[in-house]
Amino acid sequence: MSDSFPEISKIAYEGPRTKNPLAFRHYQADEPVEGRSMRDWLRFSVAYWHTFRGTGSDPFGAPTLQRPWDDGSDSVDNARRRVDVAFEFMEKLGAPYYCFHDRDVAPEGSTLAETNKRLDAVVEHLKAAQERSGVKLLWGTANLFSHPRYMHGAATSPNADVFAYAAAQVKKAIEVTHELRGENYVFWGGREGYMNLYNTDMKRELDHLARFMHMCVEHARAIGFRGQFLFEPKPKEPTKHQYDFDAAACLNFIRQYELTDHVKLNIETNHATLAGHTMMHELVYASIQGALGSIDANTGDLLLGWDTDQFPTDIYLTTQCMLVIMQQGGLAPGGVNFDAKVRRESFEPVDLFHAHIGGMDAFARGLKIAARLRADGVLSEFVKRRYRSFDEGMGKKIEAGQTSLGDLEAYMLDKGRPDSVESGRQEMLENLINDYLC
Ligand code: XUL
Ligand code: CO
Repeated sequence: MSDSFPEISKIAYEGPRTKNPLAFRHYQADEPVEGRSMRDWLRFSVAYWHTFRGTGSDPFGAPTLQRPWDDGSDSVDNARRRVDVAFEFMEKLGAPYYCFHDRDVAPEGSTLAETNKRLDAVVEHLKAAQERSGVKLLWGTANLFSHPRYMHGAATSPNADVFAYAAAQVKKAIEVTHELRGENYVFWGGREGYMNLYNTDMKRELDHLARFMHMCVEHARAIGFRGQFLFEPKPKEPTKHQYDFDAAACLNFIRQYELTDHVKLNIETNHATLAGHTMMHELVYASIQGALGSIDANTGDLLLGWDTDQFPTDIYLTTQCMLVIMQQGGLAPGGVNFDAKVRRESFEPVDLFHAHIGGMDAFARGLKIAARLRADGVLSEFVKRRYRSFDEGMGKKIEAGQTSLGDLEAYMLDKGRPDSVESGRQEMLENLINDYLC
């Protein structure tokens, strides 16, 4: 057991009036919303890479984050110590889940065999910590982008040996996720994309990526892993163009390569905005196709053009997320994973608590606001009414596929002109959302 946050006890719900910065104002795990607890709606998860491996370094400056428990070495002992600190943190925070990349939790060795051995040693420790604390693994994944071997990509590398190494690495990562009873497995492209089309065979790279994913699905079935596979869209960074550009590109890929039955999407806010979309757009697009599996909750800085991975505090954003998530009945087995990092200027360990508490409270508020909007039916009734001309008469026939262009021409020749169109009332609805936010 670790005692790395001696001044912090379990974070409690104290309600909106508290002045205690280390308390929840809105997140009360057992509070029911639409008949389900907040814990079950939100399924919060802590991202191991940012929270326990982030250093605060950036392209211009050295690490800033104080992590007194971490000796900075690549030893297995150091990795185990981090696990203890991570579970102390998650227990005190009351986060039910965490997520990791294989390389976040255990150091790489000089050969694949040695690397796997080190991973096994840390996984054993993770398993014991999970059992002791009740904190569970939301998803596992593999880091196929940090090591120089992956400079041209992993499953889309032009080098077959690199493809094979990545396949071996992911085989192990899926096995470890299964051993830790992970509920999902995520593919994020890393460097699956290109920097320049002069040297790229795009068709071959996409075929290889699909072959890779099919092998993963086959292996998962073979070992009895029944978790959900998730593909995480991101348009660019580190490559100029990532093949998993946005929800639409990912879904086209999944369909084209017949992976629809096995793979859903993990949608991240900062990736949505980098693609020129809102988070709500990406969520709705995935959800209406039955493919919204999980979310990476964060936010970008709209004045900066990269993935700043900030903690989400914007109540409009979380309300919009929860409207879509509640509409589809929740995310399980997915969840709300804070793929977010404290700023390098927020360098003390306590800042990790402030950041997660703020994100959890923002989502709890979004959940409650969305529930009130749903209970009053204000948006759904407006939208239903807006399309009512398709509920009867010619509109109903169009939707049922019972009309041809000729039928519609005859209908309009007879009628002369369409019924008058109505206002979209955008500003009225925006005002109405503000009424619910207070
Ligand atoms: C990178 C990113 C990843 C994935 C997991 O932008 O979001 O951390 O979530 O590989
Ligand atoms: Co992410």
